[in-house]
Amino acid sequence: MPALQHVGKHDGVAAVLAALAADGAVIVRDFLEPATLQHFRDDMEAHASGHRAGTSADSQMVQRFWGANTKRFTRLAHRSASFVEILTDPLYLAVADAVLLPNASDYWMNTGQMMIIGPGERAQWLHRDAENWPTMCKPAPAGFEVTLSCLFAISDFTGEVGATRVVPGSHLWQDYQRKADPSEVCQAVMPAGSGLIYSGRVLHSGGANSTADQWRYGLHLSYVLGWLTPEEASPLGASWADVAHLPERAQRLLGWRCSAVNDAYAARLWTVDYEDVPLGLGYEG
Ligand SMILES: O=C(O)CCC(=O)C(=O)O
Ligand SMILES: [Fe+2]
Repeated sequence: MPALQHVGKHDGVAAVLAALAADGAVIVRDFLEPATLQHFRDDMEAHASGHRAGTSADSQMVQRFWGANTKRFTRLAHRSASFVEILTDPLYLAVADAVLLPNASDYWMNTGQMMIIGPGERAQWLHRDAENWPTMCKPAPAGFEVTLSCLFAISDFTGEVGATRVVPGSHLWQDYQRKADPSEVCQAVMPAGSGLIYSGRVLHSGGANSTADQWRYGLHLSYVLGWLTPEEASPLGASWADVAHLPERAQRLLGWRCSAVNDAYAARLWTVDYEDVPLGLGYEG
């Protein structure tokens, strides 16, 4: 049975990047500050209690991927003040800089999505998150990293409650059609406050929840190259009033500012009147 490496938050960026390069995924212990974890969890539990499981999408594939007894929702910058502390975590951003900036002048949030797996849920099929942009999901040397994800454990991730399944090393396979053997799959068992950082090219999935009464609170937070369309329409889900007080970096990650400039080409993506978003919309003079 393969296993994932665990690093402490204070082991730093190089230790995270080394494990990520080798296995395609790494568990960071004590990733979230205890107060941030508590506040964020309180906000998510309050919202989840009124949120139904499953999706109204017609596609059976979407229904199966989503999970019949799994609650998913986004708009997290609108729903929790603590979310921005996680979004702008210096360690996570340093890892994302190293992984994504070789391939773009900027990246932005792909989605901040609660994945709350309920009792009786089946395991998802193994997949690569880069399949969101199918022509981009290729083995090296043609392929490169377009997205980086982290699954933060907001409650304890145990085997029974549906800890994320991972196939370590599958980002390095030369054949992305190959199916994983069950002996190649492990689970990201970790206490609340930890995070599983994983490549967009590593096989993984939500695990089965075999408990009778426990819900697995996971926060999936991912970044994607600035020239690709994110999964979540962030600036439509969080208004200027929600984000006006935030640091500029957070606003940019949330699509409330244009991308960092590529000076080689004077290229700035995601503008309004060809100006930065708040200026173009008249929110800033
Ligand atoms: O919930 C999880 O542990 C992972 C879910 C996942 O990989 C996804 O929905 O893309
Ligand atoms: Fe995934």
